[in-house]
Amino acid sequence: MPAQILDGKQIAAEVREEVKQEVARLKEQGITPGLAVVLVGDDPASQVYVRNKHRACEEVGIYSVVHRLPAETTQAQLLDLIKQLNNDPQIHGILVQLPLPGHIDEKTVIDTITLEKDVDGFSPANVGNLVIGDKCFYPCTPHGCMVLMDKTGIDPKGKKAVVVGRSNIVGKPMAMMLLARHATVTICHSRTKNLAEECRQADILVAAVGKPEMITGDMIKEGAVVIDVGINRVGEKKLVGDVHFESAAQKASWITPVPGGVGPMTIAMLLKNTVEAARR
Ligand code: NAP
Ligand code: LUD
Repeated sequence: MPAQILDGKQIAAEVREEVKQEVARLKEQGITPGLAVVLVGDDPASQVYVRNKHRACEEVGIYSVVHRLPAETTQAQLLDLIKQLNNDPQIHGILVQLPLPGHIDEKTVIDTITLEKDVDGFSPANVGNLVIGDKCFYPCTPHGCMVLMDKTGIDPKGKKAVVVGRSNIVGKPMAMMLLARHATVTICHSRTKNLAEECRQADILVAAVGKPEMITGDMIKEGAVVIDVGINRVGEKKLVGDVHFESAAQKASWITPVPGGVGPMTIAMLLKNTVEAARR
């Protein structure tokens, strides 16, 4: 039987509606949540994502400022801006869109964002808190994947979860969040031997690789939940995930589409984190 769709577009809209109500409550207490997004350079995909983030903020009543800096911006200039935002009482969340131009060190930039405003959840202290199960900001993309499952009634407890990809922004935090929810977790990467065999063990398969349609139906267990984080541009306009949708949907019980799956959830979770930062 073909899979049911994990509808990120629809569920993200529900989350944004919840956030809108939380923002209204905070405003009654005299607090307007504020987010600053910093975009350096003119990467076309980043421009789309940043525009969507700004629009989503406005829609729910979050005060949003986008700082668009030229690609030649020096690291020192960028760090100065972040320090200024760290001290700005109207700003509760700071996000520096990645990737940054090659002459800027991402780690130094992330380390400069104050922990209280790190709504991306990328800073070492935040990641540490995530790993030990302390209060933290959940990184938006894996958090979005978890909420997609929660709102659909999929409980990771006791299930075998396989995460393909071990990046700091998706794969690793995804694995930690599944572990916290009592899944048995395997993390695969470019040196994994027999990836197909690992994937076929998964009750929950999360693909965060960045390789168009690499995960095919023959790598999926009958009835598995398939979450496709990948966003790959092929040809002029077409967007595909890391999963070959048609073949995978023949095996899976649930599957996320691309677009309209994890992407909109990432933005919805950013709004949630910004409100949480303002509340704290
Ligand atoms: P990344 O930093 O490039 O990491 C890719 C990971 O995949 C690495 O761990 C790499 O292994 C692994 N990998 C590469 N080739 C592989 C192979 N042939 N077999 C097994 N593993 C392989 O990417 P990322 O930032 O995590 O992003 C992954 C994808 O998700 C991209 O398409 C990106 O655009 C998308 N994305 C989407 C959202 C969203 O909101 N929907 C958010 C973030 C990212 P090694 O560690 O061994 O190199
Ligand atoms: N950097 C992110 N870089 C890239 N897709 C996103 C993303 C929305 N600091 C920092 O926002 O969380 C981040 N924090 N990221 N990403 C990727 C990653 C970052 C990716 C896709 C979308 C955010 C999104 O809305 C739409 C969809 O999948 O339906 C499609 C939009 C399109 O490209 O047409």
